[in-house]
Amino acid sequence: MKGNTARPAVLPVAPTRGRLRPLGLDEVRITGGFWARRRHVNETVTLGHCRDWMARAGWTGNFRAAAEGRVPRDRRGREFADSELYKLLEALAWQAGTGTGAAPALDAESAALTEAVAPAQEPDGYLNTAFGRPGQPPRYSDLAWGHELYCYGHLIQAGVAQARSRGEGELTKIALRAADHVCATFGTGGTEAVCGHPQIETALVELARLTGERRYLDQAALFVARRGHGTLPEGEFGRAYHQDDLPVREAGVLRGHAVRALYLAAGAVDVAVETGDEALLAAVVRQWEATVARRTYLTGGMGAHHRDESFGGDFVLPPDRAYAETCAGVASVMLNWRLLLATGEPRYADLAERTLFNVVATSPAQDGRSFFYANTLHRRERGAVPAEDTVSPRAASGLRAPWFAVSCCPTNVARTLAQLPAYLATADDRGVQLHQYADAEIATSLPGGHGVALRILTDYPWGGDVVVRVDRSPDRPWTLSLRVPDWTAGATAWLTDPAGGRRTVAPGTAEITRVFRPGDRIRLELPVRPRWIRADPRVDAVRGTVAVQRGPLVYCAESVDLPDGHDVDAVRVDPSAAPQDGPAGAGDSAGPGGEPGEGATVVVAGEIAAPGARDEGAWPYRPLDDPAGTPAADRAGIVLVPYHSWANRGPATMRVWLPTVNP
Ligand code: FUB
Ligand code: ZN
Repeated sequence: MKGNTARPAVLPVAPTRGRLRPLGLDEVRITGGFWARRRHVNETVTLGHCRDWMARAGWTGNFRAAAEGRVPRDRRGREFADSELYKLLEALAWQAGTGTGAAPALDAESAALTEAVAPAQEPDGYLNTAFGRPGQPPRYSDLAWGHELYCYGHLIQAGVAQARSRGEGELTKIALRAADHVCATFGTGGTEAVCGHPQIETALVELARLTGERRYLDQAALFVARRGHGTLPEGEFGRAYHQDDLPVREAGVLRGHAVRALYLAAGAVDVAVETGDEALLAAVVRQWEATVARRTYLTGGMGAHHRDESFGGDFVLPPDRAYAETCAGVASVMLNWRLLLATGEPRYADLAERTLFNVVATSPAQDGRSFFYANTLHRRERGAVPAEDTVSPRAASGLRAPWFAVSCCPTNVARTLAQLPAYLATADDRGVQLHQYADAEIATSLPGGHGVALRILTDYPWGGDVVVRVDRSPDRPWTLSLRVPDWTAGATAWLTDPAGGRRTVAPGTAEITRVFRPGDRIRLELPVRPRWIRADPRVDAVRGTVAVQRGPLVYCAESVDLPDGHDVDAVRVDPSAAPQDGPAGAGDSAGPGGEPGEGATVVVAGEIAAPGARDEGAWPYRPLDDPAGTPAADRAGIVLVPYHSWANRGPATMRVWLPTVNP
């Protein structure tokens, strides 16, 4: 380990250079509100839920079966099932590293799972339960689909998490042996290949950062450079599916399988930052810009095709076929965080915020026991509640499912929520930057070892007031920077300094530089109110519709809020009337431990087609000048709920983009 004396800072991502310095889980604590609730459910329910399902599905037992020579007969699950254990191990480590009282229990869980994994590692470091043993396909015989390097990636990230969070232990040692095996097998002079699923790139860079060993970074750089040269078979989805169609530094937009594309981009940023490769960083920035401008849903969701879980073409963003896989949301947050650290630009924190609130927070049910895999923006049919003891196909269910045959999303949500406090704030030579708003405590040091302690008080995202109280500060000037979110554009945000000076601030970054004193308060007032949103007309699938956003939250109509028997497709809204705040009471407030303001609804003017007003058997197309067939409708106030909260009240239809009256 680097330095090998003190435990490293508890950092999920620890670049050695870049515009901003991340703060560790030991420096930032989320103390209440939206994310505290979700992190509590994650710690107390979801982690155990994932552990139990993996035991029950046989995925935990695969390791012992491999060690005891009982594979392939006794092996269960898909070829990448090993990775789910590793992601859970990573989640346990970060969660334990956040100063929770549950840390000893989480450590015990981690030790038990590590004990399950360890016997399957072979003397040369190879570790995978699906390949290489008698009766199984040989090692690395199916790099396109076998996921062996992908699984190592998650194993290595778990090992890094343990070292940073709990101190180097058995899991870290297993990860190091695996990483050494990867370098020996795929390094210069070895097999010149890449994995069909990027992921190992970020992991190897993080291991290099942890250990100070350059060879892990070199290996990651090799994997990034090798991709795009057609070393993988073309397959039914084409080379773009694996991002093997174009070298990373030549591509103009993210394409192919969304999770693969985003993990690769994140790995490329890591490599670029550590090697000082400005051209590579610029290539990823260019791809990010094109993808955000043309291939991203209002929710931040990415991926428009079910067939191959991939990005669609430009502006192909059908709401009712949105795939927007939860893992793509997680991967987008990872990419945005790395770009933010590298450049300091708030646009990356803007997209991370949108994605966290509207994709990552949407996946788990309020009780933390079921998950969306795909995050559609329009559900036409009320789904059935999957039975508690069944494994669901990945995206088929209309409602959240407890577990999937491909269960990548639950563990990805778990590890993201576990490390979430680290995404709130950073520091640099000038001071501290706040990127995401939550009730929180921050304690860090500025250059020269000057301690700074801040308390953030807010009911964000339900309200827009963010108060920063200075609890400790050096006796010299420094700069507090606050992100003014992109969603405030066209409205007015205010910043009040400790002396009472109040000024408007524009989207981007607002700064106050002064000698702060303990007790000083800085107040950011963000205009959280519901607003109509329209899409670029090139997003053809949502022409003639509007959506509602309130602060960072996207809203939706859900059939459970309509008069009995109506579905959301009966709703048309009137955007000439401004949307209004509605009562709390739907969505989140139904859950345990609701915070004040949780579950704020929005009411919009519109009409609902009367039941039976539509001729269900009629030809659905008519001349525009023929009014016959326009269903009778009743004027109504229509209640909208936060999108992330939908499907928590039983089977329902739902839509985000709502047709307007008189289109
Ligand atoms: O291939 C492993 C994971 O399964 C991917 O990241 C997800 O998209 C799902 O296909
Ligand atoms: Zn997934």
